Amino acid sequence: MKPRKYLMTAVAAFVLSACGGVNNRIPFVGAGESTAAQGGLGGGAGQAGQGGQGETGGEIAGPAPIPQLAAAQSGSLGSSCESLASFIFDKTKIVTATTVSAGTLTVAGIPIEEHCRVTGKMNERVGPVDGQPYSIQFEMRLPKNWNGRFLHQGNGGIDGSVATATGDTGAGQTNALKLGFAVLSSDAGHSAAQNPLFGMDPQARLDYGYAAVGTLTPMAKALVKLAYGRGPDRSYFAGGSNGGRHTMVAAARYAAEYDGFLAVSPGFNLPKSSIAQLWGAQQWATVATDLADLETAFPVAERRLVADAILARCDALDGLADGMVNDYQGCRKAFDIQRDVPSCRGARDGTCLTDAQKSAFSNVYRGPINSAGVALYANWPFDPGMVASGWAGWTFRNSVGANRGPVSAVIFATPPEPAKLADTLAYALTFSLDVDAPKFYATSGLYTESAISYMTPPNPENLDMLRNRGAKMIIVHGEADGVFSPNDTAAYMDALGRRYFGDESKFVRFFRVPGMGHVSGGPATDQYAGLNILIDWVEAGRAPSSIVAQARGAGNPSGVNADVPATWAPNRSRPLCAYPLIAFYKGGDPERAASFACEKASN
Ligand SMILES: [Ca+2]
Repeated sequence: MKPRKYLMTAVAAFVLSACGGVNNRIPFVGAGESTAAQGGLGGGAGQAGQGGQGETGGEIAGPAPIPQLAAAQSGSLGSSCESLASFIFDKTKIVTATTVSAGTLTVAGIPIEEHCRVTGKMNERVGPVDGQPYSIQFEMRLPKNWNGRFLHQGNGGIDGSVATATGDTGAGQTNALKLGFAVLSSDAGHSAAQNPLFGMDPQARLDYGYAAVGTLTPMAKALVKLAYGRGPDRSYFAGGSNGGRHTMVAAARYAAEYDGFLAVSPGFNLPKSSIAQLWGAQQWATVATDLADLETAFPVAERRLVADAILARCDALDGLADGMVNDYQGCRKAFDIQRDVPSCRGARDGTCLTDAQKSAFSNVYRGPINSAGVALYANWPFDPGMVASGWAGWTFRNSVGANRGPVSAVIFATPPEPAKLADTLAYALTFSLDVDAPKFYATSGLYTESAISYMTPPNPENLDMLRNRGAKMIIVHGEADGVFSPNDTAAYMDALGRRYFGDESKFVRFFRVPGMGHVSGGPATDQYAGLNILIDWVEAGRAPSSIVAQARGAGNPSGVNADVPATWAPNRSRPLCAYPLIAFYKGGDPERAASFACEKASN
């Protein structure tokens, strides 16, 4: 009987719409929800979450009630910064502990207050395969005036560098260090000089995938305790791209240690997306006029042609022709490249596409499918953000470049194939979905975990630990991401939905960003206070039904996004809606978020 009660309370809107209810545009806003505004804590509608009906309080017929976590309390650095050099922890060597005076460090032009920077390394060892010295290098930045919280910063790319521990989580946002978090950053267990050959070392693979996080976390919390006299009240994990992957892997593996997760444009299926990138390069290569520059397959003039055709079919589906396609589902049905883009009768001249170009485009947007008919990754939404240079960089250059897609030969394939790095373009163009892709799923006596195992969340649909302890996760993903498909993230959410019957909206919410490229950029509103909104959910029970995001047009104080069209208000705002809802225009100023409402898509 539990599921019935469950469905009739928490997810009535979904059930009604799925059953063809009387109104298929039911706002998914329940008691205890807030429309989170730029500026964060308490900046939303402000309804109290606790004790509301069916959102964060009230009777829940799930497997266990979801507890409400208490808010963190502030503190201050008790001991001198330099004394932290004597910190002792298992397999840990502190290298430096140095006071950083106020204003020495700035992020996006904003000065950071006085803090203590501690650097060190864990698990120093020599790799048994390659004889290389390995360790997990890290830095922690501990603000003098502490907000009681700890943030584990997940870094991007293939790691190998200790990025400055500012806790940046996206474009133009207030960073965690500025907010008073103690922030940890690491190289995930290998150095930049070891990229990408660290993939020869079995333990370095695991550290990059997940194990470094597990090793670092208790050390970081112990260092916080020594610095402030108590451990963190609340602990968070955040990052974009591969850092978003770290975040989602941590949500599955280490939810006992963290209260909040913010995953931006997450590569949580990174080996699978690499398959899509390598195979995609092959599709573009069939129509490139210069294999040394795959962008010749689909240069910006032709991408603009397609983007305009997408806009013609899809822009107004959300009620307003504003250069943004909010209704990504409707657009998959409404747009047909064969019908909607002129076919070239002669040579390509920027006003048409050849049949071969259209085929390449359709193949890429469908996603890779092997000879047995098995889809190896997700498909992609049609979004005009494909015009952006960032999209082109991921699609045409990183897919064949030495530091991105082809490094899969060493860090994902079992056994690793370092010889393939000699010609990364050749590797990409000869990569076989039938022969090479399975190597990412393979193990051996030496490499006992497959890339799929160490890189992706185990049992991804199982977030029981996160749920049951009151932790929350916010995921943000752009529609025009050139490397990780937001439809893959949507599939993850759908899998959660099948396990939790809608209850997942109480602990995980996903926000799609029309037009946004990878992590940021694109013709989009890509600036939002993600971390503040997450804190508000975790510690005050205010679940965000939408997030107000702003464009970073001309004059934006924390950096200008050159992809923002000149026809937009430079500070255009939009609600990012909790999946599966999308933003519909309801009337009023077309440049303002308040003119939109989050509703179920009509398709
Ligand atoms: Ca629109």
